[in-house]
Amino acid sequence: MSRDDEAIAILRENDRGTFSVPTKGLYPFQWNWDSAFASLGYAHLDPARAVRELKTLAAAQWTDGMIPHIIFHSNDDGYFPGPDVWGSGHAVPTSGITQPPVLAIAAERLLARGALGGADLAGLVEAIDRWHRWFQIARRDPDTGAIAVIHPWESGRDNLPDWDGPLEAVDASNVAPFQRRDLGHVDAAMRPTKEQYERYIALVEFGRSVAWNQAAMPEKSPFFVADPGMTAILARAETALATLAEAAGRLDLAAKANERAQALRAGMDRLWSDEVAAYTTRDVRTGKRGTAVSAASFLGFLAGGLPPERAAALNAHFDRMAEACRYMCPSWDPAAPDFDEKRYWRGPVWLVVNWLIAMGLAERGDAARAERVRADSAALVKNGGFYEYYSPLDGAPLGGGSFTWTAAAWLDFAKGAGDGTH
Ligand code: 9WN
Repeated sequence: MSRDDEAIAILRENDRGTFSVPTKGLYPFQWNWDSAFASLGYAHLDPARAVRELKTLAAAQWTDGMIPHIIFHSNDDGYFPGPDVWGSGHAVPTSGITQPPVLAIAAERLLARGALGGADLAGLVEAIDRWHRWFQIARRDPDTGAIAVIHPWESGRDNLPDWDGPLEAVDASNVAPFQRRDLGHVDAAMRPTKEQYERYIALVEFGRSVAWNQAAMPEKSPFFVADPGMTAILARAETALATLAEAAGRLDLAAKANERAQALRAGMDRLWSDEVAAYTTRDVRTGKRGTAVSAASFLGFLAGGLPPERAAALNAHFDRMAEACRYMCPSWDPAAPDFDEKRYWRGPVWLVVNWLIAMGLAERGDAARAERVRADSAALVKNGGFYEYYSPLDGAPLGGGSFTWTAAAWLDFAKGAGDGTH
């Protein structure tokens, strides 16, 4: 079977009719940014199905504007924490946090392909506009204007070393006993540790204790960390929203989205660390900065409007890592002491992050580095199949298999002009 055929088979296997699951077994529900990427895979099979994916995601929006990170359309005890632990109190149960806002970026691509219009476009514009405004109320770092996360899961890059310091302030001593389910699907050496998990659950318990009052969280959450990944993605998503709103005749919303994009780029600039010479996280509570370059540093290209000296510094890091790693882009600097080639977001390569980085590089006019990221992504899939993530050193496939967003990334980005055979 060609890689194209395999990718299509995976998208079909993980299709639940109106939404997709990231992979059966390990992640049996709808995840927010997975769905946005998935829709771009479905666009190659069935454009109407691609739009349906985004509409189902938008339909889970809370009345406050948040679009949650997991939507529990059905029961499945193969995943922890499930709907009871989150206790969000919604008719279709959801988690109580959000995830990177890739929705508008995906919708913009569907619009460009001629797959989106009319009432579907108008409905998505309304939902995306409300969600993007919610970020400014519930997730804005007041000191920098960047976007902060109240849970590592919100960033989508769960156990990044940047979260270790801020997580130490989270008291997990009263967390009710629980049983992890992920280790029944994947080798423990590739997943977050027990200590990290206890703190993840302590943060869920905190959210429940304030009845998921999102607007109160910037003040009250024991964890609130400004994230260059979230900020850059939202900045680019705002320009995507502007394009969508213009196409829908909502010039009022387009102007506001462009204004917010500009403010987010200014916030991003304040996440520049002179010490690391890159964009890094910033603990809102303590002001402490992230200690090394992460894949999110390179998402600075996606935010746009980079001053030339910032771009030059990022390019230097990119070229240094491209020497050290056979496969770009590692999630954490291979020169950092806590780099771990196999453990989740502490080293491995994720195709969807590469997709966004390559998009930013291409939009900046850096065709050579964009092509390096694309070609490495293609090689990972050609050699290793459709896994959740891969070693940046030898390309070993890691985590869950038959992964929806990796299949989508292959079809819409990585395979390029290739014929898809291996
Ligand atoms: C928690 C589904 C999700 C991705 C995240 C990835 C992982 C979940 C987990 O899987 O997170 O949300 O249980 O590990 O880190 O980016 O959306 O693929």
